Amino acid sequence: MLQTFASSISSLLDARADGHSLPAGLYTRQDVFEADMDVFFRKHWICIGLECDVPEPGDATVVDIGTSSLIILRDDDAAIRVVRNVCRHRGARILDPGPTVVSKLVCPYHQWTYELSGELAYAPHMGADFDKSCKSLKPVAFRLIGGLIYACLSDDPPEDIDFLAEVMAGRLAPYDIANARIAHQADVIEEGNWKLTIENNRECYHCSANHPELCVSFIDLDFGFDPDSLSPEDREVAREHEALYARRTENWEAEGYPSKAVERLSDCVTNFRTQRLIISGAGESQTPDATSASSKLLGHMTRKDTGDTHLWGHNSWNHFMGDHAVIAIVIPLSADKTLVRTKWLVHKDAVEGVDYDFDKLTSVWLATTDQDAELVARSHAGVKDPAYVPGPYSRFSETNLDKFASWYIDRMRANGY
Ligand code: 3BY
Ligand code: FES
Ligand code: FE
Repeated sequence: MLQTFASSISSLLDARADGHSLPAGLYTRQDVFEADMDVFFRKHWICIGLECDVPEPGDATVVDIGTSSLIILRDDDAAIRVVRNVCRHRGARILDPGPTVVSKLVCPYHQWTYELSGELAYAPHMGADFDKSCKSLKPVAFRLIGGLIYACLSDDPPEDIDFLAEVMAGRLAPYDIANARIAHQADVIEEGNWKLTIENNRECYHCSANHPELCVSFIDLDFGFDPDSLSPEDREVAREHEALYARRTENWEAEGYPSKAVERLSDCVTNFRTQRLIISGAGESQTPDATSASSKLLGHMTRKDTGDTHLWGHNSWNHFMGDHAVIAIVIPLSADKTLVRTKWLVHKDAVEGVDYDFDKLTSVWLATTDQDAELVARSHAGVKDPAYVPGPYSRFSETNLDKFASWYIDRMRANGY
């Protein structure tokens, strides 16, 4: 059904008040969803997967982003390629979504056959004068950053991805994510707009009431309180917490583990934030008791006590710990449905039941992801209600949401909305 809207997207952007959540239409409207897909999922760099999604030559996996479909594959020379999943004959999809193993890419429709390089090798009945050389599968711009694959569907990808690559290369090198193994993957479809998914991830205001499992190991970044409202005892705890952050960060930095926060959350094209976070309690890992789930540490890691290197992008969040990493990729499916794809990574030689316990590895983020899906659905349902008016973000625990919302508005404007 064709939907028409009385107000323009531009007037919705104008209506956003600083320090407040977005006007409802920016979360709910179909025209805004299409604009979001164009601006944030075609013109910006997005995280689409991992090098270790395709560990061997011939491994391929298909990731759909809106109406676009991408094939991530490892070619015969063991190099990663990302190509469009659109046959150069009459456009049919070549592979179905998800992982597979191929020796060539054969379109099921009329069997045009492509090398793993994307070159067209065989096109039956097209005549002797047919020039195959200009019918390769279309390549997609991509960057490999610490084992993560970022892609940009535009012909003119933003150049400031270089800064993200520069910051993260050293921070992620010891984890050797490119050679890790995916121990588990879980796809959850949240019944809410992708911006509510990201907002929900950017704060821990909701954590203590909703994430009992995560709270064993996770400490809020923004501390989450108004210092003036604290009792003297709580203020003391808060001070200790801040001092612990400062001490650990200083020690890690001195030991050669980059830890200080680097953020590009506003006045930038490519939005990201990274910091080495401290882990509560036993201090090792995001598990039910905060001790490592895997006795084989990731990559070249030799210590369990190097905290949690977190990395946020506008469609992902990641936690890299000594023994495992958790990677979450966000792909909008419609204005009110968002896929959250979570992957748990361990050392490639770690054996389930010997080096790690599957439940210990996955239970915290499986629970957290379900709890967050419930919160995002609850949030989207309320935002759709005519009674919704944008509400104030906490100055103490939701500053990152304000930065995200402001970046969103700026990027929409920069793209002509
Ligand atoms: O994934 C994150 O970045 C965390 C987990 C809980 C809230 N958020 C700040
Ligand atoms: Fe692919 Fe015809 S559409 S071979
Ligand atoms: Fe949460």
